[in-house]
Amino acid sequence: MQHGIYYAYWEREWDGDYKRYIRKVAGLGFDILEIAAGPLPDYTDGELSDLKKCAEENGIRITVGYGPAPENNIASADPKVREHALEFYKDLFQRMEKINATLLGGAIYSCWPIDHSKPVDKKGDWERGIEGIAKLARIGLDHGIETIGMEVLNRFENHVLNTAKEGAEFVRSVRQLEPAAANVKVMLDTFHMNIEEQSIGNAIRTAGDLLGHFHTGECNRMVPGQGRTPWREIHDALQDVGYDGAVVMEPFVIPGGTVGQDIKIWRNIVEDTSEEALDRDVKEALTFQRYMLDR
Ligand SMILES: [Mn+2]
Repeated sequence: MQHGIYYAYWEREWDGDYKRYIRKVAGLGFDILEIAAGPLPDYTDGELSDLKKCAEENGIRITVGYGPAPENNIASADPKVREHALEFYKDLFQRMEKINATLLGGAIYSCWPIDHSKPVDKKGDWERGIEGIAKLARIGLDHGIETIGMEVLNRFENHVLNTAKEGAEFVRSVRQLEPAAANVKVMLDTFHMNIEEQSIGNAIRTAGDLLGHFHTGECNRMVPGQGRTPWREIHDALQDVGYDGAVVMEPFVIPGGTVGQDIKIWRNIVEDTSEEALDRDVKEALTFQRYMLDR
């Protein structure tokens, strides 16, 4: 298992100095830094090459997360938006290849956060999502993308995939349409599972060998170990399905900015929000996560 963290733990905007975070998480003992896809289209080739070099020098693997903007919704009812989304991902995959990143995860089948003040067309979004992801799988193969993780999200953030059962069904449908789409996988997150699943262990077993990426965090998005998530149950289920991939913690504890708004953080979740305290908390969480999930 490789253990990682999403950079946005320390940020109030969906952007950051990724080289600084590579050095930081390497110092804290992580194997992976997960970055946001959003800023990558603005990177020059020189900047991408610097980022790749920095990751190599620090022994850090980069994975990429994305909450797709509405204009990059691969399942949009508007064919022009669907086309635009495919172009966006094609460019993104080229950029990921340049930084040796082979994993993209998130609501790639849709957009995030969804505007739920408008009526939802789950069936249409589901069907168009399958078609779009089948196309995306092929484009990914051209750029060495080994995992496109379909992140199963809670009902308040998206409506397409809310349970591991739906995630597995969606991925099987994509692979039926595009047999080469072995890179399309289920992605689970303990925060979302806590809201939607009857049993977190059974949810992981339902994803089974389709599981390709895993996010961790407590019920209120604190770092692993500071809440009441059933880590032993998660360990046993990950063992049962033979999962040996990336486990990326995704804590959010500070309010403010677009991150605080999108994640709905309205208070200091931890008492001490200084960078020093945030670093200390994740360092402990990493020790905890390795202890609970490795083996
Ligand atoms: Mn997540």
